[in-house]
This record gives sequence, C-alpha cells and structure tokens, in this order.
Amino acid sequence: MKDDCIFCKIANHVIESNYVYEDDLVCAFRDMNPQAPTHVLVVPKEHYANIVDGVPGDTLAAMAHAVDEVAKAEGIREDGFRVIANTGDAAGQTVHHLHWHVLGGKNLGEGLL
Ligand code: DGP
Repeated sequence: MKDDCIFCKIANHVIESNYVYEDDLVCAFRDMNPQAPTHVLVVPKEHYANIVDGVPGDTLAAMAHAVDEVAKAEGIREDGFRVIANTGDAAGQTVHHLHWHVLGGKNLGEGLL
C-alpha cells in the first residue's frame, strides 16, 4: 500500500467508501463525481499507477470479473455499459492508482465519452 494514495486507502478500508463489490484482489466503489446513473470505479488493492505498470494477470482477471459483478448488481449488463481506463496525463488521469470507470444506466451514445 502506498501511504499517500487515496485509492490505496479506499481499497484497503483505511478510508471507507460506497462499495459495490469486493474480493481478495479488487474492490469497486461509486465515483464521487458521477458522470452517469451508474459510475463505479474498479481498483486493485495493490498499488499500480496505471494499466501499463506491470499489473499481474490474475489482478487484471479479477478486475474484469469485478466489472461483470458490478454490471449485474447495477442492472446494466443486458443494456450495455462503458469501461474506461484513463492512462497518464494526456488522458486526464488524475488519480495515479489503476482504476477502471464503469459507466451505464443511460444511453451513452456512440461518442467516446
Ligand atoms: P481519472 O483519474 O481521471 O480517471 O478519474 C478519477 C476519478 O476518481 C474521478 O472521476 C473522481 C474519482 N475520485 C477521486 N477521488 C475520489 C475519492 O476520494 N472517492 C471517490 N469515491 N471517488 C474519487
């Protein structure tokens, strides 16, 4: 755990949040600034800066499983939803702990965002 990382603290319950799903490797909690009716962040409990920071395969698989669990719990799995991983400054990544945005609950259209 990285002591100055807010998502390390939330993922490891040093700071509590609004959790939607959790297992040994990952957790999912609601974004504090939601951009859609469902806006949940899936994060690993270990610290990785982003998706190209040597993330182990089992962690990536656990994140994908968590996306599925979130989509089921939120009732957006059948209609469809969007998963976004902002990576680095040019993508506007503001929290430098790997996270996938899961967005759904409305028609997101064909544009990127
Ligand atoms: P980005 O790094 O641009 O992919 O977005 C980071 C997201 O994290 C942004 O939508 C706001 C959210 N966020 C930042 N700090 C917190 C926090 O302390 N709690 C929660 N629930 N969300 C946060």
